[in-house]
Amino acid sequence: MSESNELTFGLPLDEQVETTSDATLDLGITESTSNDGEQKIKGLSKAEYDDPNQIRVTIADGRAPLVILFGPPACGKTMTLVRLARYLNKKGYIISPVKTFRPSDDQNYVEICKPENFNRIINSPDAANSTANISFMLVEIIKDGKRLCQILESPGEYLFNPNKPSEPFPSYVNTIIHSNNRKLWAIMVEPDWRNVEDRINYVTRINELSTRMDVRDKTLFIFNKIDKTNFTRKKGQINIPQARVEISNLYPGIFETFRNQNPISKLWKNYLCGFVPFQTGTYTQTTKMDSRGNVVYNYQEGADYYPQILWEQISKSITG
Ligand SMILES: Nc1nc2c(ncn2[C@@H]2O[C@H](COP(=O)(O)OP(=O)(O)OP(=O)(O)O)[C@@H](O)[C@H]2O)c(=O)[nH]1
Ligand SMILES: [Mg+2]
Repeated sequence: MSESNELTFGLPLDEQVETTSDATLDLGITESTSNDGEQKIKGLSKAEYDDPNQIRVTIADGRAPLVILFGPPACGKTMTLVRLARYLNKKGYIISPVKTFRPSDDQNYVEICKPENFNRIINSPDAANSTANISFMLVEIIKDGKRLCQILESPGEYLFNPNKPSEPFPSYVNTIIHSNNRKLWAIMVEPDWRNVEDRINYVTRINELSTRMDVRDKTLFIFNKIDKTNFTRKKGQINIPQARVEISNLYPGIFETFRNQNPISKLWKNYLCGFVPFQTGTYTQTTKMDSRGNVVYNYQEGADYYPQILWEQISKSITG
């Protein structure tokens, strides 16, 4: 880490300027998120795309806690960020993208960071399509002039690609792991996700990550897409213990590495990780097609209950 409070993650870039995407924001008329990892990642230079170890991100504030959204492609990381941002905006927080996160030759990121574009993506009824522009994102959450935390998202295929389950993390992920910021790992899980082999591989990935976490790091499991389950009693009323059991059945051993080993505190706290159910919203198919022939989905945000309990858990973890 440098003497200053600035951390630069990943390897330095060669003098490359070629990018894999154009600089225009095509809100609402973009490809939907690919599940197979074949889609080019928006904003990466060709060198970064060809060799993910070249990907460079910078956390200029090495002190404000980091909340890292961790999960495979299409589990809902970006939409979780969108939903939380909408909720916190209503509650008087300021959420803004951190421009320095990506090198300035990432024109896609430069465009997303412009307040008018960022607000449009967050508040768009086409949010699910618009967020295809977001691959890397760091936002800061500010209240009363104080930066409370930073929330970081990066492409799922670099975190856990089910088609390449044993592939090592690219260097930018390792450097995030090694950063001195206090961290909350927000690990996303969803129901009905692929085959049991893929889910077991994902548990292995989480176990590997947990052995590399700092002792101060916290972990929160986010059970997204809860609307696809039967654990909803009424709007925003979830049978959380049952939902948790479902996740340990679907993803065998997922919580074991977080079992509390302290002989005293384990009497009232079995596990050292949090767990929240979540729904980003409802996605309704429209008759509109985007310029590439993809169906446009209309996004209606889910109940406030979900971002409320998520924010409570995040706040507890970053201040406790
Ligand atoms: N039913 C349901 N679907 C959801 C929910 N949240 C997200 N989705 C669906 O999942 C898709 C992918 O969500 P994203 O937020 O783009 O996923 P991601 O984890 O950021 O994916 P990558 O950036 O590719 O790693 C959305 O377009 C929705 O179709 C939810 O709460 N319920
Ligand atoms: Mg995403």
